[in-house]
Amino acid sequence: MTTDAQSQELTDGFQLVIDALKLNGINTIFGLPGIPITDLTRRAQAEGMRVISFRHEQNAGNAAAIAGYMTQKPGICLTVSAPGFLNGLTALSNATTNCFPMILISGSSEREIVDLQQGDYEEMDQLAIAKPLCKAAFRVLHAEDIGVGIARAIRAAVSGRPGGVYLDLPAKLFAQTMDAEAGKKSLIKVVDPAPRQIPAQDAVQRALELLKRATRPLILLGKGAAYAQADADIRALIERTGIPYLPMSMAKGLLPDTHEQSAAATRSYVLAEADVVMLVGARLNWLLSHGKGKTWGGKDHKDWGGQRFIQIDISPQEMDSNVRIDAPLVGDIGSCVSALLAGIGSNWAKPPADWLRAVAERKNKNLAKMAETLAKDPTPMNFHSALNVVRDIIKANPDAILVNEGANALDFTRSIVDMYQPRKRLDVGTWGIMGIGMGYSVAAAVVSGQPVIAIEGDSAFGFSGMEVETICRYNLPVCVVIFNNNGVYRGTDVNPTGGPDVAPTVFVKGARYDKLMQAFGGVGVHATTPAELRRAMEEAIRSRKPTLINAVIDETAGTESGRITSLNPQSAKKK
Ligand code: FYN
Ligand code: ADP
Repeated sequence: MTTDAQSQELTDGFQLVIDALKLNGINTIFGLPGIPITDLTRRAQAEGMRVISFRHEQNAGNAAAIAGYMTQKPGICLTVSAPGFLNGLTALSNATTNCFPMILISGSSEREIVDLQQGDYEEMDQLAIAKPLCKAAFRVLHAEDIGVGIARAIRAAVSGRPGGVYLDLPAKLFAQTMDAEAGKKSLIKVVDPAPRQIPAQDAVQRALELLKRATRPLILLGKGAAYAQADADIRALIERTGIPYLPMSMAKGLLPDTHEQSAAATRSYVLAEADVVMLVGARLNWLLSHGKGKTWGGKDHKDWGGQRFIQIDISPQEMDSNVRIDAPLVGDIGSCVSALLAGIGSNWAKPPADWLRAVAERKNKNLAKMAETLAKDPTPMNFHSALNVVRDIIKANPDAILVNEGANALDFTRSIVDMYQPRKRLDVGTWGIMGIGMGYSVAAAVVSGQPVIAIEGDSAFGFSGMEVETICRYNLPVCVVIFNNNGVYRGTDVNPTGGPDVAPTVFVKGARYDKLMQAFGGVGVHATTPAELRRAMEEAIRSRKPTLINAVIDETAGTESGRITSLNPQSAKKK
């Protein structure tokens, strides 16, 4: 080939998007094909990328988000324009709220027509709509800018506090051609996309001084700590200081939940009693009662409990967001924890024995109470007896990933099922959102290759249930367990008017979700006892076949809104 002939070789927008992603080590796309990105999905697959097609964009988006959390690389969700984009946007917004790195790439309609509002096919100013709901949003109009667009999206997603990024690719861009060599040169391999952020020495000193003076210290681990993948150092920090720790739900397993320093089983006590609390990748938001009020030993719901806080976070603006942070430690968790370890040295004095004793006493009492409850075998099966099985299965298969959503199904699972390894528990997160179940499950199986167990309330499952077809289509080792109590919270509400409609919280009684799985060639099991549930779960883990277990539980089991009834004003009034 002559030089002239080479220079006439062309590339196009489709190819450049694929090349740019691959150049940056991104090899999986979660999405849903359609105008104008159908060919992008085909060509990505032809180029060796894994393209996982979903039945609804929100689930593809949730998959991308959790893939980002698990891998520290932005998960990619690809959608069509307008409604497809909007469906993906919920997930993008959720990813941003949870600090998960993700890029939503959506095709969009003709700019000239959209901007003059002349009524295009799927007309929508997607960039403007996405902007307030994510960390950053970009649009690429020319093929030669695709490299820059993807590089900027990657950096924005993973650097600093991770989050969701929107990338708008108008239909016309994909077919644009340019010289292949120039196209190749226009691509950017992002160097050091999430630079370490080393904490200042004086900030480290301040934190250590405060910790040293504590008489009732507590360490709180959040999902930021799990995301950081600084597992060994975090464990060393906990063990060398001897300080009791409390994992937020997705930080469970960062150290095994059976660790003797875990104070999870005496949460209320330690939050109210601790005098110095070190937050590691956890925000003082609603999940932590905003750091004040009765939860923290305050007199009323807004009262400061008197704790002094050390907060490790990559985002300086997180400090003082709810209460005063006495020792802000701004930096990436890996660097902060290793700086603390260096300062702690080898002869750090353990916390006072009376504090450790008080925590251990309460914890052991609660563990014993829980063991007693779990030993019961009531008929019909209830949350506890069913979860006793799940608890054993996870113990025997600590590599398995547990996805969990619902209200009671979420709350009971969180406190009953111990986790043993980091980043194995994926749940409703910062928003307490319903609908993450199947998207997270698909991504967890695709990214890790490990078995996935999804513990789902029957209501929560409905939000993403159609993706069981996706699970079957890709033959993923996912075992979905639906705690079926015939409704939202439970299945016993009645329509007070006596009219023909059932109560708003009630579903079809005795629904056979297992048959849904069978429709797509998966294994569907109807389980009414813990023994049946155990057998079915063990078989699912052994066979790695897509499985759905319809676990029928007592329809009277479950409280309204689970552990957060207080946030549901109407229900409080009804009681
Ligand atoms: C915890 N506990 C245990 C154990 N683990 N007891 C025995 N054994 C074990 N292993 C105890 C713990 O000490 C608490 O008791 C109680 O069980 C509950 O613990 P949990 O779940 O850690 O704490 P709590 O109070 O529920 O936490 C608050 C929360 C949490 C807001 C962080 O509820 C949460 O993450 N909620 C998310 C809810 C959500 O998003 N729902 C979606 C709903 S959708 P005490 O110490 O006695 O308090 C619409 O309805
Ligand atoms: P949880 O819900 O488990 O309490 P949050 O999502 O509220 O956790 O908090 C996670 C925090 O972790 C966020 O404030 C985020 O900025 C922070 N974070 C995420 N990744 C890192 C990191 N690598 N280093 C430091 N902080 C991080």
